[in-house]
Amino acid sequence: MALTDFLAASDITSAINACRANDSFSPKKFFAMVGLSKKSPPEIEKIFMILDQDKSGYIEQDELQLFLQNFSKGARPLTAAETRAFLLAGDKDGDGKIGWDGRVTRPSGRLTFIVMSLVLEAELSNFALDRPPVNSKLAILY
Ligand SMILES: [Ca+2]
Repeated sequence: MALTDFLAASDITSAINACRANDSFSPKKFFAMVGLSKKSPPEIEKIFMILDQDKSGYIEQDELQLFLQNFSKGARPLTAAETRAFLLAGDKDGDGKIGWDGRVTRPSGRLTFIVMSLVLEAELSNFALDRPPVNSKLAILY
């Protein structure tokens, strides 16, 4: 399985091109451009699993650094500053890596899926097994 199974090639190309310059990468912008912001939590979980290349259950710094290459093999690695900012944005519990923990948060009493600038530290609200993704409203809170 590859990210290109989930995303349009043209969106990937645009998103990669938009952050070609060093230090121009913004996770939120990238996720929006590439179409990840619109994905359902189950799809995002699959994407997370692709990004977690060593299947550790977390996206670590080295995996983040090569983040763009998951989308396009020829893409540049993220700079140290970008990698750090990305990690800080996604690492809500401060453990130095980004996890998919499925924690439940219900900020407004309504089912809201909060996925860090996207894939990251998914605080999935009510990603309950007994509920169909009717509630798959995805809020990107960054
Ligand atoms: Ca990993």
